[in-house]
Amino acid sequence: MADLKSAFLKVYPQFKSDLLQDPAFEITHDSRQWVDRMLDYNLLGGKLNRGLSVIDSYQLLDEGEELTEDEIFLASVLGWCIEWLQAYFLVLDDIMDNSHTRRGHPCWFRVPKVGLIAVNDGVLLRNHICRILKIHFRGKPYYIDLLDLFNEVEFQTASGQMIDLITTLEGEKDLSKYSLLHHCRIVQHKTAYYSFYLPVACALVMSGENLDNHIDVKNILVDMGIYFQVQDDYLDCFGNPETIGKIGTDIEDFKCSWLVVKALEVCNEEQKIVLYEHYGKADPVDVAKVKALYNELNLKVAFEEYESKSYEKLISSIEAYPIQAVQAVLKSFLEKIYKR
Ligand code: DMA
Ligand code: MG
Ligand code: MG
Ligand code: MG
Repeated sequence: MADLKSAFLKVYPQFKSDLLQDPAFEITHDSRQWVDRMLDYNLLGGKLNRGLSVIDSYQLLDEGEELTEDEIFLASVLGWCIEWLQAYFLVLDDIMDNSHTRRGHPCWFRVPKVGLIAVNDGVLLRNHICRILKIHFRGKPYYIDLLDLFNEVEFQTASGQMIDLITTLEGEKDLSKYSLLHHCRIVQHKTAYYSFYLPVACALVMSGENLDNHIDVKNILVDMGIYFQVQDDYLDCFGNPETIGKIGTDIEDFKCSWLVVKALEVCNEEQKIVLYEHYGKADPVDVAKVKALYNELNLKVAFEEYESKSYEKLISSIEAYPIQAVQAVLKSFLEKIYKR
């Protein structure tokens, strides 16, 4: 695993240099420096789980056969494309969520002299994906399937982000719209497809599989992604910013977080009034009131229950899956995120 990670990291400078030498336009020294710094700032410093998962999955699908150097390289290209996709979404997400830190540093748009140039950097990151894919996969019979996959997943994610955002607008804020079903629709789209389905789908496409024959795998991965985003919602309020590298903003932002949905489900009328009055306000006094209510409602315990129930459900759907190699891929994913 440490070997795979170092093999994965080793190829990053090559992609960066391909993009920095891009013959499509004449790059000046200043612009090259900008892109260089922007890439390092937004692509490095994370856990690289999504990217590494492509190599992991490809290896497991190959029934543990030793991968050739060429196979490791191609799986790494796809892994980095997912990291690029993630960087693109995070740069824009942090602006829209008015976040402060990411991976322990100020969000990119908060870096002096970056500001809203970060929007265009997001667009550039998105375009880099197509350019990387073109360099390394144009000659492959499955090139078009890869492009289609990245396009579909990007569409799902952007749609999820849109549903996540439109209920938080001033004048639209209405807690009665928030339910487990609404939450599920948001997180399935904004997180599950790109974080869980995409890495395995990339490995399947590289193995010559037709994705239409793997709908059950997709469903299990989407369920896993939903569980992962519930963890993210929980950690936004209860996680240690030093560990998760970011400061939560869900309460201030009036997000349809799992925590507020759960709170609405278990609170009494009096507590509901507190929630309606203080949720979605930037003042730390309001935020503290909401957090105190979450504690009063024992949401930590509710989350732990949700966590073990989801784990059991996921394990049983994985074990019902007929192909051993696929089971191994799914289990290794689940073990990586359980109680993270
Ligand atoms: C993020 O959801 C989803 C995408 C597509 C980036 P989020 O805003 O809860 O993520 P984070 O907590 O990392 O800002
Ligand atoms: Mg966010
Ligand atoms: Mg967000
Ligand atoms: Mg979050």
